[in-house]
Amino acid sequence: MSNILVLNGPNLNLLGTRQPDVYGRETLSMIEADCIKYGGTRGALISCLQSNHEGALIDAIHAAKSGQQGIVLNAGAYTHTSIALMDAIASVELPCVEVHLSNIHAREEFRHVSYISKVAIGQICGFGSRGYIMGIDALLAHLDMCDDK
Ligand code: DHK
Repeated sequence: MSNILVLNGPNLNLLGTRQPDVYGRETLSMIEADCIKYGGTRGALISCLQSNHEGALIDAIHAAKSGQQGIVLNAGAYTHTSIALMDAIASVELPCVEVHLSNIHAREEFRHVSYISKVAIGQICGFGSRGYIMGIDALLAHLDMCDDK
């Protein structure tokens, strides 16, 4: 069984009411419940965590090293600013799929840059909450591929 961490960063606790035209109407609890349920159908154990604090996100990435096989990460605005989060992912050497609800490349220019992309195995953006399920799928496919080697 694969253990996967679904990690969400700043302001994503406000999903459902936060700019629904951009981020959709689903709450984070709904998204997390969907991820856990979907993981169950794929034989994966999904743990979910959200924090508005960069250090807490870094701690969660470090903790994932013992027990988790990969991370699905929406780092929110830290995506565009945090070298520290990028370094944390590189340090633990866990495969990470970067997810965004919105298509960051079709938005303001400052959102086009992602430090997470430099260390992620790939990025999924623009598919709303479905992106998290796509992220879990991509991570499981990656882990399967690594097992086959
Ligand atoms: C979420 C955020 O909070 C923004 O800061 C990012 C991302 C985009 C999303 O689309 O999920 O720029």
